[in-house]
Amino acid sequence: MFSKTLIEKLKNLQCTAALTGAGVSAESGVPTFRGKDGIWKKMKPQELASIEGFMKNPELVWEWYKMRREIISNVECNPGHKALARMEDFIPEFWLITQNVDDLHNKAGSRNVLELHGNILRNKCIKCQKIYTETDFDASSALPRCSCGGLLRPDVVWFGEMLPAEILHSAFYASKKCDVFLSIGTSAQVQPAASLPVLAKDSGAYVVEINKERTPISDYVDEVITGQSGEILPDLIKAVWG
Ligand code: BV8
Ligand code: ZN
Repeated sequence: MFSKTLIEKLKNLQCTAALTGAGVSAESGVPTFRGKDGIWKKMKPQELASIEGFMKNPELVWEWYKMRREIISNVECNPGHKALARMEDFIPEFWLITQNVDDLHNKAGSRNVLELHGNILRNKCIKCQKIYTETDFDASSALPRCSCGGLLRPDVVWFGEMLPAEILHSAFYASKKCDVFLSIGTSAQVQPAASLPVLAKDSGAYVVEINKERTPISDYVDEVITGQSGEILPDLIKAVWG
């Protein structure tokens, strides 16, 4: 299933970067965005995952995020998340760049995680930017507010919003520097995340896509491994490190 090149490079080279998307959490029971059962099917991202959508109907957006938090609070990380956490033990420099906001890589024990799109368990005041975690936040009210009176919102990056500059800078740095880049469980449609595997390839990395289906970058990468990331990733650990 894995090329000799990939096995040799992972075993002997210094730096690997992995970009993960909703597909990595699908086997935990977290719905993806664009697949047949994708959550964007029923509603438009622009309506819910955008500042305009939030300002127009904050109750609806809060209802959506509370529903997603409910799902996430009842799921476990899967063997794919755990394999990525293990990979960090074997590889001298390992970067986990995730588009996912579900906190499952942190739960699986990954240490060097770049959350490009924020984290759904954190909240932020739209007025004073104060951060609230799950515990110091009154989930019962339909419109949670900050001590300053400002509206709270989930601390995730919405469409049309800049990604956290520091985190994005590190993601570009890792993509340029790495010897191997793994694009896992992402439809490679959302920018600027989708430009990272391209940047890695243009910078000389060996780029591998792990996905159930083909994506816009499948013809561009060095190796496509088709299947479930929750099965492929543990097999990859065995194939490389026994
Ligand atoms: C920005 C957080 C600019 C919130 C998300 C027109 C108008 C406005 C903007 C744009 C535009 N055109 C382009 C843009 C830019 C826009 C964009 O890329 N739009 C796309 C959709 C056309 N990007 C932005 O707006 C970004 N910001 O550009 O700012 C700017 C510049 C200057 C100044 C100011 C601003 C912000 C993007 C971040 C949006 N936030 N989420 C939330 O989650 O609620 S996006 C959302 O999509 C999630 O983060 C998700 O992670 C991300 C990507 O989706 P995927 O993870 O890939 O998931 P998907 O369901 O698509 O695919 C799953 C894949 O897994 C599939 O391929 C499937 O086959 C596979 N799979 C399934 N199961 C498995 C599997 N694979 C393996 N194993 C399995 N078991
Ligand atoms: Zn505030």
